[in-house]
Amino acid sequence: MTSEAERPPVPRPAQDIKILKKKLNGYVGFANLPKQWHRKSVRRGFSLNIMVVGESGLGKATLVNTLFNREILTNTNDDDDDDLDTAEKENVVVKIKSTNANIEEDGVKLALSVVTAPGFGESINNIDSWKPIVDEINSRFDSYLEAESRINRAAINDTRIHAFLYFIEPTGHSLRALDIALMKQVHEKVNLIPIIAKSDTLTEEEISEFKARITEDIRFQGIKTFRPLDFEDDDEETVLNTKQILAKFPFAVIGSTKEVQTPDGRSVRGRKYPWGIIEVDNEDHNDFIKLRQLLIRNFLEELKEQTSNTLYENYRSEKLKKMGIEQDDSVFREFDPLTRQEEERALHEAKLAKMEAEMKAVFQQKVSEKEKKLQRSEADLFSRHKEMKDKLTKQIKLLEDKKIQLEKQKTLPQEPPVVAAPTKSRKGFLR
Ligand SMILES: Nc1nc2c(ncn2[C@@H]2O[C@H](COP(=O)(O)OP(=O)(O)OP(=O)(O)O)[C@@H](O)[C@H]2O)c(=O)[nH]1
Ligand SMILES: [Mg+2]
Repeated sequence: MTSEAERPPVPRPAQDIKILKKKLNGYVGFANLPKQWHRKSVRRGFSLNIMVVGESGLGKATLVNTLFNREILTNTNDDDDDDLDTAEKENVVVKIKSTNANIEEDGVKLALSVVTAPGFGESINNIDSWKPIVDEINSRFDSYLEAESRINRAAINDTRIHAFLYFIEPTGHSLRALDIALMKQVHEKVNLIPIIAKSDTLTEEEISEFKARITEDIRFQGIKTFRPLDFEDDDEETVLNTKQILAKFPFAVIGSTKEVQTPDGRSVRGRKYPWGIIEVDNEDHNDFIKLRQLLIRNFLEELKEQTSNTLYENYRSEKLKKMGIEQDDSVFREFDPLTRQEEERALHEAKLAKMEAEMKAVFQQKVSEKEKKLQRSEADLFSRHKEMKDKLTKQIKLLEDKKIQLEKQKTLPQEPPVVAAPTKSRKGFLR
């Protein structure tokens, strides 16, 4: 408006102001934000951390390689005679192994991390087989928590497990105690996706019965599995797609990176049997496509969001509670910046308290070290003092002895006359 003063004072119609108002209501460009976001994510690339657990030989490596269409994990061979004898089997240690791969498809990058737990389920005594797995999940949460409470949290490396594929042996019966124990231990910490491995070893009928029994077991045990959230404004197609994916739960899959020839002359990824061919990428043959849609095409971001917003948040608030910091759960944190701020403050304070405690401990340690040192030198001084004192005492004694001797010598020559005199006098006296 100030510039108007410089203009010639021509009376202007009042409508001008209205035009300005109209401009304010014009197109601003918010609609472009998703595109910007999209470009940014494409440039930055995506990332996904999956954990793949199940007994040895269930085709875990093969399935991961099939999912990403390249060799990420090396697979063991059926012919390999790596059977352990009974003694060795009693105490197989479950290890945690992490394999990272940067893959790219049509210019879109994906930083993939696959975590496996070799040795799981191999011991005769399987009771604690889940423990190293749970420890790994927790420690990844802890690293994130620590990074988050740092002042500079610009680039937190998210190593949290976003999806957990659990391989169920295709027995056709029901879940085993080990399956239930593992799933119960992890279901509140990860997006659990149970799958029936090597489903080509079961008939179609066996699969549907097995699926029903597993679903029932999981429900009965109160085990939570991954479910995409329903959003009110989801379009019909998305709703239908999600429904179709969930209908295949628990996904009966096969894996193979090898190409085979179908009788009608196509070259497909699949497994060849005397009675025919099972195709990986054929929805009539197995649920591989649905699993891949869930994991990568449709719900990769949602897996990460649920990990962050629900699973990790629960872990974090539990942890803070244990540390003695209560928070108000009645408020939905996500939409309440105040609570969030409060929480962060609490977290920061806890961190400070921890640092203070650590510093105190270090200080205490330093003090006690110094004290010990002083005590040592005190003892040293004391013994040296004693030594010197002893030496001096000896010297004094020596000197005194010498003195006595000298005195004796001094008196000796005078003695004869002294002695002689009385002798003489005594003599004289006696005389
Ligand atoms: N029938 C059948 N065999 C499979 C399938 N997937 C893998 N295999 C075979 O099973 C064997 C083990 O496969 P891997 O992928 O190495 O299994 P793994 O679970 O990684 O095994 P470990 O690393 O020992 O735990 C290999 O001989 C595979 O060819 C499948 O879907 N169906
Ligand atoms: Mg393997």
